[in-house]
Amino acid sequence: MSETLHFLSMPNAPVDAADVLVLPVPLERTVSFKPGTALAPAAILKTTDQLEFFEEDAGWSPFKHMTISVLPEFADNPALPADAWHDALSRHVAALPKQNLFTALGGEHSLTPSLVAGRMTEPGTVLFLDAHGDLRSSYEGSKYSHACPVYRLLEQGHQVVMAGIRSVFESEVELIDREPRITLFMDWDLNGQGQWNAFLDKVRSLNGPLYLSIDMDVFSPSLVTGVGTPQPGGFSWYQMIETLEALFSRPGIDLRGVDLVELVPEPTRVSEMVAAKLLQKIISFWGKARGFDRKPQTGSQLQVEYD
Ligand SMILES: [Mn+2]
Repeated sequence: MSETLHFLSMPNAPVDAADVLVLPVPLERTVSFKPGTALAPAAILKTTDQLEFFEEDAGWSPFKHMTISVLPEFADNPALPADAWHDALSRHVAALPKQNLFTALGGEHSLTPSLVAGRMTEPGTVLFLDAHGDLRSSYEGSKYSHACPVYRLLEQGHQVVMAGIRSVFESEVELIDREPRITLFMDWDLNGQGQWNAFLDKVRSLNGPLYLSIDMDVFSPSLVTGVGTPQPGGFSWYQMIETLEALFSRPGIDLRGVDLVELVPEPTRVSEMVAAKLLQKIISFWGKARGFDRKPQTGSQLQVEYD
């Protein structure tokens, strides 16, 4: 039995009453370079103890107005073949209440299509922030590899807006060129070629059902060293904040889910802190976009005794 995890030391609200759900998914089956992502969900949540309740960018304390529940982890089951395990994950998240912000902490990136399948059954858009193309149809014999999630998302009928990409395979480039459902912002185009504002305009324009997938390797490895497959280049912290502000600039945003994946805890704990704070920002910005700041103060923070 795994330990009970919490966000910022707050008690876990009943699942049906929670405004925010956090699902730990410590999946690690197909990692090809640096191992350790199975340890990430617990490491990130323990690091949330170091956050303040006040969120300085949106200027409020989200959990005065919102409740949160960290769900029991959805553990890997090595006895199950990959397709059966991923189907079980999809059914698990599909059965969760829908009127909330659903977030998941990985674990490797192969879990994203299974989460999307459970939360976004109609065609929608996935904003996919990653250093890598992740577009292989299969990798090392598995279509459930961390190298394949975008291919799976296209199979499910979604559009994919990719950004931060700085490592692709030749056949991935060919697929991107001929696939109209992919919008691609290469990292160099964003950071060196003046496409940053065009990217933010694209993010602001996203409408309808949305899903946000953040591979922690989208960040510069000078900020986040703890990832399975690091790449030079990448997002700064403030570029990520700008991206989130653009995404949540639409009031009432129909965001079906968010995942933070591929983190590998490391001794400095900086990478975990970046992930913990990123999760807090996403929760805060979503809450403001959905008008929770105008709701009564009956949130999870009020159940914490602190001085
Ligand atoms: Mn990835």
